[in-house]
Amino acid sequence: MRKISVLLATLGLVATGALFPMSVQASTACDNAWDAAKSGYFFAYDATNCGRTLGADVGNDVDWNDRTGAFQQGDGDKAESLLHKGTSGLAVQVFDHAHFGGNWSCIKKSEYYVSNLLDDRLEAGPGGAPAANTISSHRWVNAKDCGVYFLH
Ligand SMILES: [Ca+2]
Ligand SMILES: [Ca+2]
Repeated sequence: MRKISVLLATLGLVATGALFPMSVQASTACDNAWDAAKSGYFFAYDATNCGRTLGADVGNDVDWNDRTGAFQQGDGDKAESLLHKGTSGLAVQVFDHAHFGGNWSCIKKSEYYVSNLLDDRLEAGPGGAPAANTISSHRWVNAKDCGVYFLH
């Protein structure tokens, strides 16, 4: 009996997360980031799982590599996770070029965050592009302006 219960306990541990530590940590880290985030802001992070904040913005930023706004020199082409704590109901449209150019996709308010952009694409625009380490501008838009293009 004892051996059986130890075995069952081990199986229980595996089933509750030991096999999937990354996915469990991913949602936990971004859940915590969302709880701690200032209301009204859009966040982008250098790493996956809401790690290492690049910037946080209530407005738009036309160029993540210039010297103004919430995102500045060196923030472009780096984001690997995003967080949306907007309160207006608007979505955030992200582009792979500055000045809202190139390929794009959106994160809607109800998504809360995208913990790993490495498995997403900026599917709208000229040819599409990987979503990770490409974003260089963003703006708030009506979700219907995003059509079917949303990050998950
Ligand atoms: Ca900027
Ligand atoms: Ca990065």
